[in-house]
Amino acid sequence: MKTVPFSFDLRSPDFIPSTYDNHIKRTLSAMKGQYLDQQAYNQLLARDDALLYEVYEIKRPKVAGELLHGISIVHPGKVGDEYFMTKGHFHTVLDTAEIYYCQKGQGYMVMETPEGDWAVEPLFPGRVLYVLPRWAHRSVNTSAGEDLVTFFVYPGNSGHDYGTIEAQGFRKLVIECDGQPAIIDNPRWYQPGRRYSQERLSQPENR
Ligand code: PAN
Ligand code: ZN
Repeated sequence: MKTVPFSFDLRSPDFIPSTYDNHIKRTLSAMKGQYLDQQAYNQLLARDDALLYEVYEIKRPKVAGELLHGISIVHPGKVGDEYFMTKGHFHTVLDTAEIYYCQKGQGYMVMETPEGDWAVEPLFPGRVLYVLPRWAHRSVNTSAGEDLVTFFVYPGNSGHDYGTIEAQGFRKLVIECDGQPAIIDNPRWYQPGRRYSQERLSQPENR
């Protein structure tokens, strides 16, 4: 790990950092249960475990005071009508924030709190997004045929809680509807203590 101030370049080639310590690749099989159209998911997976997104990380100690940062690249594509997206997570230390800076592509950051508040903010080149402490976040690439590239930075002690989202999903989904991105309720979103009707479990809303 570096012990003197360091810098790196982001813009070339293909927005891959000129130096990085870790390259994470997430494929379709890592997203089991996350896409609304399970049949489309299974059909796609049977053909190819496609690469959905990649993360290039600069390694720093995972302690308060350090800043973890790198590049996230979500490739273009859809599972059924739902765009390629990241798994999404809460930070384990819930009171830690994150900054995203969009470098390329078009998309959305889907966010929500443990209490069920939600927000869906557009991402486009030049846009800085501040993800507040306590808000889970997932990036979605709605570009036609283009990567969604974001630079991210968050506190070293944040940690990642993937389990909560894996279990209950996000409250909102971004799908293509009549050729345009649309935000819909996730019919499978689960919140403890909420009342569910059978209709809600089987019918996507607003479609
Ligand atoms: C980002 C994300 C990155 C990949 O670095 O980790 O975009 O998304 P998932 O972690 O949800 O797979 C971040 O938000 N870190 O905290
Ligand atoms: Zn995060």
